[in-house]
Amino acid sequence: MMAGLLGVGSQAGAAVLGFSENFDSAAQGTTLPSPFVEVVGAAGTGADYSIVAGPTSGNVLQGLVSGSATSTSTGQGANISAAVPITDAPGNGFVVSTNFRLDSFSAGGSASTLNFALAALGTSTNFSTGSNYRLFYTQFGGGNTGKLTIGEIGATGTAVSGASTGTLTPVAGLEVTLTFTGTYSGVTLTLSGTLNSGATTLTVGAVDATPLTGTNFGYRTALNAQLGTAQTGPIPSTLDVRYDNFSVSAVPEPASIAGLAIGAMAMLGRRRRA
Ligand SMILES: [Ca+2]
Repeated sequence: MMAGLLGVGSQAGAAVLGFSENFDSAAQGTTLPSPFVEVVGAAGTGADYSIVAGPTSGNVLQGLVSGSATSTSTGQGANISAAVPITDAPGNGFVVSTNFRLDSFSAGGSASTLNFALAALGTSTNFSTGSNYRLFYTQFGGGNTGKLTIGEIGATGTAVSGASTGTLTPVAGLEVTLTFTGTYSGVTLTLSGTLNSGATTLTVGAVDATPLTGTNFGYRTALNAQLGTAQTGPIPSTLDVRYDNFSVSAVPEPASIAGLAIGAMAMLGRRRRA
């Protein structure tokens, strides 16, 4: 709630580094709390973000997409974006993170892909247009199933990463924390993505010497036809995911990072001894 208030600072409908939203104060229903903007990026029989009760306590953001992907030329299917402009992130770095639960999914055969992503530095609140970076997990039916990747969308593509070396097989009920970090060295932006399920950690990184400068951060949830895969007809698919505890914060100072590392090592030590 405090972060929501901070978001109504100097620019209406925008926020600054230090923004967070746990959706607990938002009314349940299809309206997202300001300054989130929801955009349905392509047609689907159901493509919507809404506030629903969480499995334990508090509210969460439900991303629901269902439809039939048909195109092999563009891969375009049903998708939705939920974005918040963070006006001071470009050039300063960021850490965007969220809790994520894969509630249920149904991929319509090997030619469809389902994915969700944390988006950063987007030029539009619709992450299907303009340019943005996306931290993807996962693409059902594709070669990157269960992997983490970074993409630069709608631009030069110089920051597209390889896939994480590890794999975490998507199953209904999977709960993870996703973290997408951008740090600058001069003008060069280094991106790193982490997925942590508690038992498994996936990491991936990319570097861009000509970084994007958009201000939009948020979620994108999509189903697509898999590029280059022959299809005989529409492919029905559904994806139901729950997000919580979205935050976009400043990159910690080196002293703080050292403190975090010491804390993490202490935690590991405790786990090892347990
Ligand atoms: Ca919540």
